[in-house]
Amino acid sequence: MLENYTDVDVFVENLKSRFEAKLNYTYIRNILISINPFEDLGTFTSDLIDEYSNKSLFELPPHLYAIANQAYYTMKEETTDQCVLISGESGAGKTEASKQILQFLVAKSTDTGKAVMIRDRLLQSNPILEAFGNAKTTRNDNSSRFGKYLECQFDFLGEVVNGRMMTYLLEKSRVTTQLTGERNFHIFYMLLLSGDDALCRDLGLEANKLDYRYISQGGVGMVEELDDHSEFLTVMSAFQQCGIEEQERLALFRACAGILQLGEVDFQQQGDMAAVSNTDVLQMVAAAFSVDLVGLTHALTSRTVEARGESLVKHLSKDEAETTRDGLSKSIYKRMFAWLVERLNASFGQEYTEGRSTTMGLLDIYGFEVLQSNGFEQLCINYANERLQQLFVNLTLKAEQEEYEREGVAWVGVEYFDNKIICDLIEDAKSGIFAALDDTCLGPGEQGDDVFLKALDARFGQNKNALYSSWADNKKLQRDSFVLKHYAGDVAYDVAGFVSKNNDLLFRDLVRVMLDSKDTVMAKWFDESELDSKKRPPTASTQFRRSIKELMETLMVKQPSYVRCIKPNQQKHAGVWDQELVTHQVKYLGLMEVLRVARAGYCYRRPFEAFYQRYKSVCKATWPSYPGPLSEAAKLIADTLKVDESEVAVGKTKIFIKQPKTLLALENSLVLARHRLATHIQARWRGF
Ligand code: AOV
Ligand code: MG
Repeated sequence: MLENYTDVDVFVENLKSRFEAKLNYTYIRNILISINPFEDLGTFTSDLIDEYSNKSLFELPPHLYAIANQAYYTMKEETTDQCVLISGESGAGKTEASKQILQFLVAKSTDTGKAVMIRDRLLQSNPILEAFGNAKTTRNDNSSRFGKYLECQFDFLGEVVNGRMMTYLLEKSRVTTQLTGERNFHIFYMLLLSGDDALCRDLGLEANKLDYRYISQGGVGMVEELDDHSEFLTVMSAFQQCGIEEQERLALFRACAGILQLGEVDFQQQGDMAAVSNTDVLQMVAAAFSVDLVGLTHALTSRTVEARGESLVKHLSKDEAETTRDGLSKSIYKRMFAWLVERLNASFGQEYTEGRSTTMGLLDIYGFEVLQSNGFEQLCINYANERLQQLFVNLTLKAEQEEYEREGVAWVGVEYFDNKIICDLIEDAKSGIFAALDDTCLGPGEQGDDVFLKALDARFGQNKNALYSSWADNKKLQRDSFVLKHYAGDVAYDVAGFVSKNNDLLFRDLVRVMLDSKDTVMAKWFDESELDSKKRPPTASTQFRRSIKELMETLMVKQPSYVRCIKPNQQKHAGVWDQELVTHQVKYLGLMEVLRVARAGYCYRRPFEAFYQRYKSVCKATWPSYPGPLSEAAKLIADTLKVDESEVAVGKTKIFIKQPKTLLALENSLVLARHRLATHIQARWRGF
């Protein structure tokens, strides 16, 4: 272990000295490590995009553009689908990285015709989605509160022809509650600080008022780092570019305004039922949503329940009415976001057709997070990160080592932590944590969060699962919580709210009211089928688990490139290096294992046939054809380089080359050989 320990230190020292020299990118093999500089290092310019285009990966200093370039050209040359997987914890720079990769990709398209429109819309969809889906958290002033997978489609010329986004579980609880120091989604502040007083007035909002209940719970409104006013203008122009029409924009703003007003609605207890105490405010809500005030009042204070074929009206208490009010706000916001994503997808082009061309996927999800208090959302976010880590482990460490074995290349195994066990603990369809939560939600009667925790304790407590513990096992832990050992560290989850968040039901009376909205855009966010009391939509965790599974299947069949983002300090300051924090990330991101596999392994591998076809001209014995087995031909080609024996390995079906510099030497020989051949042909041609 001592040896491993020093390894990490040396590696982190290396990253540190690069960071101090303002070199925030480093490769381990073809994996890019990106350290968030928290300052503009001038690394993103169109000149650099040009410079990195058409170069092989190791020709220029490490850069995001080099990774993007490699993926793009492999996609084009080999007609293979690619994906770039960006990971790292909250605030490490994933979203910025994904935006720069997109910039690079769309710069590859010509400046004419349809490609321009698609390119602009792909780029402009970012500020729109960030306005509605990002928020200031304690970890990141512009934290993505949803996961995003963007797939760009290219034709055979490498022109971008279409795009499609998938988003994952928006953290909608933020619409009604924020932790200290955090904000609601940016759009609310943008609207209020838009400077467009007429718009605010029309929406029934008081411009510049930042103490609406729903947006002031974190105690922060305007923040220095965020210019809500100018961002609003950016979003408005992005709406225009993406073809979002006036009526659609208004629906979005009305929904936001209605939500802000809904947060101001108060209830009082009158006998056994709740009554709205400020009807004038609710009237504004009804106006914003274009719904009937009486219907809305009823739906917020009572609920129709079906019992033995009969409909009964049940009055809600003050607390229940408040929960219902917040539920409506969250539900509208979630649906609005989902609609917006689909609307933007539609703006990119015609129906998305699979298989007709090549695709490049960019994955930017919310990073692993450990907060003071972690709830259902954090479990989902951290689970998504576990799955991404699992994909990385499988495709880099596991697959690579298995390949050496399969190919019969001499290999001393490198040990690594396989986080499959924690993925299983969370997602196992029968006995996982999500399954236990579903059992609680779907069981008879209305069961609480305590029932869920008891079920977990029974399944995993008392050392039945080493990755799980709770107060029942260890009295030092908080009551009403459970602790999971994630790949990136221990996280204590507070069970409060798990059951209702997983149920994620909006009372049918409210669905009815919203379906009748005169705002035709808003009414589309709801569906008649939701009124059917016999149908129960899948729980939130089931939906999430399924969508992540689908995502992993999509990614598995693509050729991946990796960007591992690291956060150098928690204060978001430029030039500050927290050795312990970086070391922790280097360890859990599995970088040391990758380094060990990379050191002992080979940077390049190709089936004999492909290798031979590319390089046969560099060797007299193999040009123009070789009569013997291709493995022999491959070996002869490699021998022309006169490198050390250990540099090249000949497996059963593939040839392996250890260092990039050997590969570069081979590429140089190829250039020379092609030149020789061209001169030769020219000379012969002149001779005729
Ligand atoms: P994240 O996506 O990884 O966190 P971001 O990409 O939003 O993190 O980065 C956080 C902030 O760091 C950005 O808003 C920038 O201010 C700064 N930053 C990131 N990358 C760079 C860079 N290359 N150069 C300069 N500044 C940078 V989260 O979405 O929270 O998981 O949910
Ligand atoms: Mg992000």
